Amino acid sequence: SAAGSWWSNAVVYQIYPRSFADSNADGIGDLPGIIQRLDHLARLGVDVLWLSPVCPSPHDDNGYDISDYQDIDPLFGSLDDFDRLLAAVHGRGMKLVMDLVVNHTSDEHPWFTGSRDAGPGGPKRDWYIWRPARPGMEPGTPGAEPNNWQSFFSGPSWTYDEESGEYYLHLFSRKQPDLNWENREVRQAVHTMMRWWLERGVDGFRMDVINLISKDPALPDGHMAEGSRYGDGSPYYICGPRIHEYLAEMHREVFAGHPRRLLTVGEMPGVTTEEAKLFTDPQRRELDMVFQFEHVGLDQGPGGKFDVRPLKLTDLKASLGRWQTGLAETGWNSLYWNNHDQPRVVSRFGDDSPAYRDRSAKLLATVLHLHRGTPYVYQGEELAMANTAFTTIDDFRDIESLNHYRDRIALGADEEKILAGLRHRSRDNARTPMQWDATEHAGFTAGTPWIAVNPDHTTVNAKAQLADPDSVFHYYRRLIALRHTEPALTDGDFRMLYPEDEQVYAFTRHDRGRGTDLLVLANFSGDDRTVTLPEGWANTETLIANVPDTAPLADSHTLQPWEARVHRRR
Ligand code: TEU
Ligand code: CA
Repeated sequence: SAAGSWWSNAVVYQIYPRSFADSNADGIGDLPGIIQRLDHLARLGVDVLWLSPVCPSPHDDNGYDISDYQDIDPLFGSLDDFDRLLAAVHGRGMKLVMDLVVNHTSDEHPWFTGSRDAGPGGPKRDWYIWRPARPGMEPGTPGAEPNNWQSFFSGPSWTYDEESGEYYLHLFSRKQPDLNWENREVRQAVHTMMRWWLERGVDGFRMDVINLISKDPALPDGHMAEGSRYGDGSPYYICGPRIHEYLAEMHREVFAGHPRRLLTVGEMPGVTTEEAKLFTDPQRRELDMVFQFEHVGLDQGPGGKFDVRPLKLTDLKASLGRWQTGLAETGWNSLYWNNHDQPRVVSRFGDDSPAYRDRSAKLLATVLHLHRGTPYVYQGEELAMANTAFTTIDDFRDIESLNHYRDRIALGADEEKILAGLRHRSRDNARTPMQWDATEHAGFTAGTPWIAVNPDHTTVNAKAQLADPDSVFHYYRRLIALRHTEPALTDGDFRMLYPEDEQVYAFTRHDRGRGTDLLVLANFSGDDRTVTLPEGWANTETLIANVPDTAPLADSHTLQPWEARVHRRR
């Protein structure tokens, strides 16, 4: 198995540069700002920094629409700034992983403008996915798109180019045309660019929607659910026919035999445990680990991510438990609650009221970090940053949210209902500025922030928490230290307890080699809950807990609301 690899006891910290630290008062975070705040990461004890995109971009999707893969967007700084950041990260013994966005480019990338302007048969035409209108339909009219696929960002997945009379495919926004990975030239250009970053000294890549790069060449229509205007193309692009071939080729061309210890993680919407085993089996030399999406899809209805439903704890346990079991012998899990696409977990799966925000944030961190896999901490998660109070649609910035709003309102949806869904699920919840201190704009910028700072920054901020030994920050620091010192976190077998219980999340980790056992108990509720422990856990050592120890652990224990505790026995 992958245990024993350097990253199997590493913790990764994700920075969304736009919202982390602004050094030049333009209201947008930048690389010099990150350099000024690296001590925060060093204090936390994280091993790897994953940097969301900083390459030149029109920022239609906040940098996930890249127009030049080998430079730095002036908004974030320069290549010199990047080299200084890399040196500072390495100087602190940490590694830096770039965000590789190669399922698509920006429509302002020269590859695309060349492909579009040269017209059919032009030199780079086949670098993207161009198709004529559906047979018998008037090009450019609704329904004439080559197939019925829905975009992730509302509307069709095809945009008509008047000049050439053809459509180009974009699974995301119309300014994010999909690259044609069937084309060897495209793959070679991507490999060359990746090697260029490795030679610059970066330590690996987080690969954006990398399991979408291989499409069914027939690009067939997807199933259209009752009443929807577009079809679901996902069976034809999620883990498509040549995906393993492409990743094995990428490994050979870019990573094989590299002298430095690298990290590759593939972001894979819709991936199953079976496929993830293939992607992360070290013998297959494809990827080290993947981000799966099952657990962040459990609290939504058939209407998609903005169709908000309550989470059932047994669903969460079944899902995460399945991923623990699925990758126990072969492959490796990534562990996350948060990233720049997910609402803040303390508001989503915890209780962000003043009474229980900190305690439930510590509980969520305990449960996640005690699983087997590599934990990812998203900026602000270590402070229990919560969802913000969006009032009107003008408070939002994210193209996914704005397109959803316009699309539904145009179809006559009730505005308050749409706004309610956005307040719960909008990616902007994760993108409010990092809360450094209680001053105006939370110390993020001396200018006007590109998106409003959460008003709770007066109490929820890094400065206050650094000074409070009982803070969420220090709890995360202790959890991360545990991963570096207690091998059972890395190697221990996972076993779920009380799987049918809707309130308590509990499991054990058994380190066969050293005979160490860990027990994790977590009360995912605002009510007391008495549990009878498995044999042999009375009077065992408390490794970490989010409430003070009152008495030694007995054969049964009454968990307080949102109490989490970890015990160890040798
Ligand atoms: O996300 C892909 C993706 O699946 C998300 O868009 C997710 O499906 C959606 O937000 C619903 O939760 C990656 C990046 O992380 C995201 O920021 C980009 O917008 C997207 O790809 C396109 O590059
Ligand atoms: Ca700035």
